[in-house]
Amino acid sequence: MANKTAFILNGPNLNLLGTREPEIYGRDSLADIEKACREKAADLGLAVEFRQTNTEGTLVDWVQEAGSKGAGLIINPGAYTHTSVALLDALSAIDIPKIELHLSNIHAREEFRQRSVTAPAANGLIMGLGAAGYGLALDALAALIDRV
Ligand code: CA2
Repeated sequence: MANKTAFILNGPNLNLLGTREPEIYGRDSLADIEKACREKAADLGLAVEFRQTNTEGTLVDWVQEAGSKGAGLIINPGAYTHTSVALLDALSAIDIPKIELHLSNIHAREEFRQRSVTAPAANGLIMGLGAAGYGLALDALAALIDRV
């Protein structure tokens, strides 16, 4: 049987990782993170769909796609975390394990970043651990998928 697929979706400006603000987001590029995720997922026996978009509607479309084709979802919604009811609705509508991930600890940052609109739809959150959070999220997702 084909491997179960973990969707790993990344929102706006995460394509810029590694170019600026390394003190907040680390030095790894998104390509570095994707490579590490592919290696980790292979160890866990998961296939990976790793994507990034700067567009809210595209992220909504991909969440819906994850709900129909994926076994689990890791999402870093970027700044849409703090604003997007559309994304919350899309996440709430899909019936697979979901982990919300942030590179930085949003609770230690500006007030407007401290609220996640999307978090209520997640099984769990990982934040503040930089790029390593993606590997930890894959471990947690694999355990949640196995539980289903
Ligand atoms: O900590 C996270 O992972 C965030 O989701 C990252 C978002 C931010 O809006 C959230 O509040 C927290 C932004 C990512 C932007 O990344 C950049 C990286 C380098 C240069 C500019 C932006």
